[in-house]
Amino acid sequence: MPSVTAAEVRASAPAHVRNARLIDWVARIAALAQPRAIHWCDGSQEEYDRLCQQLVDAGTFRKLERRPNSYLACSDPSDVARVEDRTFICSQNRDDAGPTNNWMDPGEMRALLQTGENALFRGAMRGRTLYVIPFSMGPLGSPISHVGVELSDSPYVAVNMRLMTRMGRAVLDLLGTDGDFVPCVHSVGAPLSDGQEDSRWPCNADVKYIVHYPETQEIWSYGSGYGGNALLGKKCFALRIASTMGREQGWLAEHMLILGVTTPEGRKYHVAAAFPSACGKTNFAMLIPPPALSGWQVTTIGDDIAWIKPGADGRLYAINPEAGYFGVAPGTNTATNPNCMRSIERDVIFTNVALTDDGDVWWEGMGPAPAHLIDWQGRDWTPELGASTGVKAAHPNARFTVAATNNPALDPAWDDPAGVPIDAFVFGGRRSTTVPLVTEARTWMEGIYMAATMGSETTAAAVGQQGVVRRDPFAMLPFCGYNMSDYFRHWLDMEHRLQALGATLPRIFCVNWFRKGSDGKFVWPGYGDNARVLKWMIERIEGRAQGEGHFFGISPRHQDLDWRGLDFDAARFEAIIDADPAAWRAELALHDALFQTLEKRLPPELRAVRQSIAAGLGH
Ligand code: SAT
Ligand code: MN
Repeated sequence: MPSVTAAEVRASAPAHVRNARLIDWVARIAALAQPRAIHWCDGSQEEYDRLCQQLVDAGTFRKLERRPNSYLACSDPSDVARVEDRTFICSQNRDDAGPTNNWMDPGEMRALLQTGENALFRGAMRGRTLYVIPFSMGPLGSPISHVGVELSDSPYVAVNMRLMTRMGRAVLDLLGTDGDFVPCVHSVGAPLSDGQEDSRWPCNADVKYIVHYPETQEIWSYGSGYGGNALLGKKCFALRIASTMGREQGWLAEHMLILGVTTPEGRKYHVAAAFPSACGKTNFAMLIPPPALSGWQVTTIGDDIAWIKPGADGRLYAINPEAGYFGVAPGTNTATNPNCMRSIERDVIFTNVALTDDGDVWWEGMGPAPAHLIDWQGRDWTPELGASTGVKAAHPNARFTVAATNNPALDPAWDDPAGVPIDAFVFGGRRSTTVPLVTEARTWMEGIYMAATMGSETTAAAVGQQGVVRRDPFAMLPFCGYNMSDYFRHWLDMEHRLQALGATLPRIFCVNWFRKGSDGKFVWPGYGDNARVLKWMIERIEGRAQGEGHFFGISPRHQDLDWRGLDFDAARFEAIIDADPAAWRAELALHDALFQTLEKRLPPELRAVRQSIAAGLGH
């Protein structure tokens, strides 16, 4: 099958593409990957509709009769989540990637992917169209934003990128003749020979590489078409590469939602909260307080990633670099997250949920199951079958992609180039034991310690064993693009930097919504009732709420929370707020194990905090 020539690539560029480096790079990648055609995305609705129709014709998408302008894609069963063991940080020096990242020498990796005789990208796009996808992470032209360009042979990626980022012509205009961009190359790794029929979800079941070169700020992804493996603006750029930029330039790229909270008196605060994947960030960001607390209002700025820069006043200003949500579907319903259910009534791409007989979608935890479904793998499914075999109709990591503008709780400042000032950081893991519902750090350093040593039970968002506790510092374990100890240092240094500007630092809280009772059930109702915890935090900031100091911070007593409209007695509260000394001795041993791993560059301050916690424990 003939592939495009360099001259054809140049000729294919529309007149408004004026960036010579961009055109040269596209020509170089096309020469390597040998696509059949080039498509320069303009980001228009017309283009989106056309590509979606093309995906319908190819059998990748099914148009949903019951949801306007919405589609269902079901992936290959080998391609359902992020692949952390195939994700690499290729810095020159191994220690700069650190012990928590997979590392390969950049020269060796380039040989494997680009330059070697059997380089994976050589001819990888044969028979496919290469989509040139220009995107801005953050409001167009904001001083906090950065531009990327993804070259992908997946039209699924192109349409998802239009929902997830500011994508298209306006970004090319912004790039002008010499604007800078982060180059992102993506192939599903499934070249087509002449006459070969395509599969509905092309990918490479055996070989996957998600590769970052932090020094040259490049991303190369091979073999997967799914989520964070393929939508390269998200985890690859906005977290792994951006975290290295932030370290160099004095800002933070974090795995955090950003929400606005307005008190009944109309005072507005902003909270940035880090949780690992599939631990309820989208739900927290769209929270609706229970009726008894209805004077409190929560609005969404972002649901997954925050870019945070110090302002001249020493406050930290955050933007959401994304423009859409790639959220977990299972468990989402009108009781747990009504704003989310309203967001996904139309204009959605669903991936790996089940299909109803009348052309709608369904997933576990959405509501009563219909009598018959087609499951995410295209097989017949009934509630009886599900009950007797445990087979899920929707994959546990099934997702929806939708533009932020569909969210009824969207904060008016969500697109403000200046960002919003952060008043509190929240760090939370999924822990069925040990960690209290909420604890306030007494100092910045104590907060950094809590965040650095955070543990969480693993979820379906990444391939691998689920439900095992692992240390997930700052919820950044899979996303920090450099040495985790250097990352701790960067956060610790922020205190002095901001204080020098005369600022009061944001408060730091650590939360756990996920404690279980002896019956194995969650004790805390969570979701909307998390507003009770949020209210306590804001009242702590305002100096109005009480708490009780203990060996690693300050937690509320039963009487310190607002219980209106919820019957939750002191005994049940005790079961989720207590910090059991024996459990904490074991927990400290796990902190020690983490510190051992990170020993080489670990800031000594963290060990000092550990010693004072141990002393408080009488240990
Ligand atoms: O697949 S993604 O990385 O986008 C989702 C997640 O793990 O948070
Ligand atoms: Mn995430």
